[in-house]
Amino acid sequence: MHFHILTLFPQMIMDGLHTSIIGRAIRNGFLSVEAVNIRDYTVDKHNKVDDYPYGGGAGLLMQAQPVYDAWEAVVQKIGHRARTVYLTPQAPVFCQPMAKEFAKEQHLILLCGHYEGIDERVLEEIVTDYVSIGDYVLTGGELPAMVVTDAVARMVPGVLSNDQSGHTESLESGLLEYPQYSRPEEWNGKKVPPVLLSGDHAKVDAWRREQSILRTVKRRPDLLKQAQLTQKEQEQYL
Ligand code: 6GU
Repeated sequence: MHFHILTLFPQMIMDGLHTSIIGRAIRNGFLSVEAVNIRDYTVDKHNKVDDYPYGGGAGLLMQAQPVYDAWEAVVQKIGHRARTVYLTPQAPVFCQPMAKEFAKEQHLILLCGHYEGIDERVLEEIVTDYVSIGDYVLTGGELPAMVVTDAVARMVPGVLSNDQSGHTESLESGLLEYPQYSRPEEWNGKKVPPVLLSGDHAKVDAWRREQSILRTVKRRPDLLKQAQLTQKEQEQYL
């Protein structure tokens, strides 16, 4: 899968996504990440890419022309108008089902805004999906683009090892992950729950299931509406 990220800060994207698991997946050929510098497409003699909003108001807006030309260069190169995601707080909040859906695309274009946003006319021309990463305001779309890229990339076959793939499943069942423990058996006076040392896999599974439910009730009760609980579990925990 190929990610094309349109940004005024390409170095931020390249630094952020060539590390750890995503970096390895890029080196192994499962993914590519290209940061396209919108400023390279300015036609202004001072390389300007922003201007004041008509009607007044605080701050500057990114102008339509350099954004459109940067997008058009990607479309020309790949040969089709790929799905184009604009990262903005004025949008539905990103979630795991969206990550899975975007992972079906061969190419994904991500557009990062800065300043007070982007001239609406170019958004109308090129954007297919508007995505926020949560209800707080950031200084630009680069961190959200990296968040979305990471979440989508890890759904691409080959990016995660078999060991790592399981970590999506608990969230998909609507429950949080259970607590986990590694060596030593006792640390800082705290022992690992004995059931995990028992070797009884059925008991371990039952304990983990219960812990997942209890943790979800305590930390994310909003998730329980969609969680798949048995009749008995509902009576016991809700
Ligand atoms: Cl996608 N962009 C910005 N600038 N701020 C955000 C956001 C996106 N999602 C949450 N806050």
